[in-house]
Amino acid sequence: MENKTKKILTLCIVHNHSKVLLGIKKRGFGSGKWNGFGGKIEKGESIKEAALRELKEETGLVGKDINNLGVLDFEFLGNPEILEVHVFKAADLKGEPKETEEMAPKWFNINEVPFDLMWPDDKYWFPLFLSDKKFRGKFLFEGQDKIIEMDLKEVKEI
Ligand code: 95L
Repeated sequence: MENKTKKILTLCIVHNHSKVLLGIKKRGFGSGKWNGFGGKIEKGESIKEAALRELKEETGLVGKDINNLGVLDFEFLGNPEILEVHVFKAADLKGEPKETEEMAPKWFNINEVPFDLMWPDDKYWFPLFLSDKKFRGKFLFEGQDKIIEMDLKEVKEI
């Protein structure tokens, strides 16, 4: 049996009424795509604490009541690692996000989310995310732009 290494990552998206905050990644993995905010867990942190820290580092916004809505596993052909991404919603967060070396933030109307310039899995789970449904999914990628297998379902508990 293969037993792939899991790497836990956070992804936090701010959802204020009819708008979501995304950041265009200026460098590194996923650059050129509109992303949520997140990253790795540090020693001694819970996953939620890591999500709040990354949100603050990448936008300057300080949240507290973030909600874990989804867990998504990503595999990339040829890479023996599973990325386990914990998706959080920060609702009704006030303040202007700042631009960093890594990300340039922008508010999008929920009718104008730029799916063609995002990771291709987003179009599947964003509708669940926007309506506060909980979800679990797995996606197998070939490169960063092509999904070759996927499984996504709404769940009662995350
Ligand atoms: N807003 N969505 C994201 O930021 C996002 C979506 N899908 C991904 C799939 C693999 C991956 F490595 C990262 C992402 C990701 N950041």
